[in-house]
Formats: sequence, C-alpha cells, structure tokens
Amino acid sequence: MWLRIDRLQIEMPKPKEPDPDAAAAVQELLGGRFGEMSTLMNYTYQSFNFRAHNNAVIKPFRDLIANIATEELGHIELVAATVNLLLQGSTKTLPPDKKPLERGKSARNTFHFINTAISSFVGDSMGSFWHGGYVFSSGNLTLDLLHNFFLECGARLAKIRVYEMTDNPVAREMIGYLLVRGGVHATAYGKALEAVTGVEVWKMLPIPKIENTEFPEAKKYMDQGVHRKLYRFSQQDYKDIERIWKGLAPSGDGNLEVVEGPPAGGSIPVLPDVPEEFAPGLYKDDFERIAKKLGISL
Ligand code: MN3
Repeated sequence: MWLRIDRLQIEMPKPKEPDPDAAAAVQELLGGRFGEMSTLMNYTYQSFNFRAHNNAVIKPFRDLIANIATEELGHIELVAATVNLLLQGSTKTLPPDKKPLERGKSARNTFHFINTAISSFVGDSMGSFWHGGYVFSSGNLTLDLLHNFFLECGARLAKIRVYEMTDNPVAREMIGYLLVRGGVHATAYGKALEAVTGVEVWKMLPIPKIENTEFPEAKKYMDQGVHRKLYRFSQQDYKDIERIWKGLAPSGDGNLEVVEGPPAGGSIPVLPDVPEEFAPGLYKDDFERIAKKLGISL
C-alpha cells in the first residue's frame, strides 16, 4: 500500500505565458510509450508479480524495483503539473458567444480544451491514450531488469527531444530534473544487472551519448549531488536497495548514497478556476450553501 505526500518532487517555476503546444509535446513524457506512466506501471506490476523475494539473495532486486516504482508515482505527478502549468491562461474568461476557448481550435491538442479543462490527460503527444500493452513483466529477473534499463534509455531520448523542441523554462525545469533521476534509475538497473550477470551494462551509459551536464537545468541538480542519490520511498521497507546502490558513482565525483525518505520537494501549484471551462463550476451561492454544509465559516 501507499502513503501520499502533498508535495511535488521539486519546486516548479511560475509560468510566464500560456504555451499549449509545449504542453502537447510534454504529454509524450507522461503518457507516451516511453513516458512516466510506462516506467511507473512497468515497475509497479513487476513488483506485484515478483517471485521468491523471501530469498535474501533475491529480495534486494524486488526492493529496488518496488522503490523506484514509488518514485515514478511522483514523476507522473510532476509531468502532469508541468502540462497544467503550460496550459494555464490558454483560454479567456468571456461569455460563450465571444469564443473564450478559441485558442483550443488551433492548438496542437484540442483534447486539452474540450475534455480536461486545460489540464493533463493519460495520453501521448498525439492524443493517443496510454495503455497496459506498454507493460513488460516477464517474471524473468534478468530480462525484466534489461527491459527496465532499455526503458530508462528510451525515456531519456524522448526527454532530450522534447527539450530540443521547447525552451519554455517550466518544461525545461521538469526535464532537467527527470533527466537526472532517470539517469539514477538507468544506473541502478545497470548495477542490478551487473550483480545478477557480472556484465557491467551501466558502462554503456549515457544513451544517447550526451552527458546530463550539457543541459543547464540538469546540471543544476547534479551540482547538488542528486545523480548520486537513491531515495528510499518508504518508512520501514525496501532497505535492501543499499546492497545494489553503493560504491563509486559512474560520474566519478563521489559515492552512491541511499537517502532515507523522499526529497524535500516543492509546493503543489494552485491552478486557478477557469469559469469559461465551468471548472470547478461553483458560484457564490454554491459556496455559501456548501460552506454551511461542511461547517466552514466564510
Ligand atoms: Mn521517471
């Protein structure tokens, strides 16, 4: 089971202006084949289906997969927040006959305007919905780890390409952070594969062959050592991740470190109401009636 913390994993910048086409591109990093929904659900189902973790030699690998899955829950949250911030202000508060949603007509993704009140959905940059066919859970430990290593590299390529599409600081802040965290996860699966097979798969990184330090928004987090840290997203459990996440960091600038508990993170952005989308669709008399019902004094 899970506990939830009402924080994003980082503090996001405030959007300067609406950028619905950047939001459409960023959707790929949420609900695309190599998006955060895929990393989340692959590791989650692999952890559900894991066999024989009562064996002390096998347990560290389940701990690793389950723990990273939990971090990925915060990644879908962070990318969804990015989509929402990029869409903020895309419509106008006008009467219906004044076309308040006109911008949605020519935006890359009209779905954002028609179905979600200018906010995220579980789909990719072309509007196709994410689906469970993206989940690989073979039950073979080596193959699942190899798949996860590949998935993290594919996710990295997608992030870099979206970064190359937009210089919007909201999009780039999220991408910079997730490039660093994805690098941690790729390295962790590589080290797990080394423990299982003896092959130093992690030496293939980075794929594609460009260092995270080339992206200023990623370098900022590396300067804080975020690329050496694996957070333990549990109060009591998954402690055997430290059997895998140890030793000199591949970056050569220090040791790999397990951090007890999640990062401090940042605040959840408050999205303003959008009356032209009828969201949340409550008005003055509603507030008074509801406040009375809930025992809230206005
Ligand atoms: Mn991720």
